[in-house]
Amino acid sequence: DKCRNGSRGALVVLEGLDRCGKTSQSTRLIKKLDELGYPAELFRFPDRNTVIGMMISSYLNSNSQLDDHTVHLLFSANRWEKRSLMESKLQSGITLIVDRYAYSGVAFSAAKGLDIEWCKAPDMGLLAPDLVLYLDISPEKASERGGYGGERYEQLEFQKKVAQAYQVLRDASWKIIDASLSVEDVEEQMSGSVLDCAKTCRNGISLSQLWL
Ligand code: FDM
Repeated sequence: DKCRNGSRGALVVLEGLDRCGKTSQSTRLIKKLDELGYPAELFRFPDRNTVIGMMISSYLNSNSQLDDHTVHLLFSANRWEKRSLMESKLQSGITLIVDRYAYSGVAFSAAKGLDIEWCKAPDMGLLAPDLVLYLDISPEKASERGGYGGERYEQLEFQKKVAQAYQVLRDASWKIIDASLSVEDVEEQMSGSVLDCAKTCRNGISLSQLWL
């Protein structure tokens, strides 16, 4: 067993606008970590497989209407319902690559005009990531990539507001990735810090909670 007593996996979060490439990069990171002896699993939010996730999915597909505050709280609840599973995976030595997390929750709701502090409150006490990677791409460039899939938020004007909200949210600890480059070059920018992070967590460092 590669996981010594006290060691744990790393919680790595990928954030960015729609079509920034998070999903393909998540898959590549998992593969790379596995190859190098760091067991890794993918989580993504919203997790559309739960009852709450199905409500969110129906809202995103415009099959249902929900008040902005209501859907914000559903997104947060959808993270809370995965918290204990995430914690036990991390404690058992598995690194988690998470495609969107609480920062998406705040950025997308703040882009609609909701108060940032109000948006942050329901996620207080979720596991804090060990590393946040922000896949930086201009809203214009993202919108040109293979077209948006037609979900509720996939519109250029809205994505511009989301980008502004992410600017307000991000702090010096985030690693900013130039996501306008090729898939290989983007991975190259990310993999070093992800591996360092997995290594540090394996050497024993305790989990903390949002919003620290
Ligand atoms: N989104 C995602 C939110 O508005 N709040 C959240 O808390 C999360 C996790 O849902 F447009 C938005 C971001 C995106 C949409 O995400 C669905 P995916 O990555 O396309 O499944």
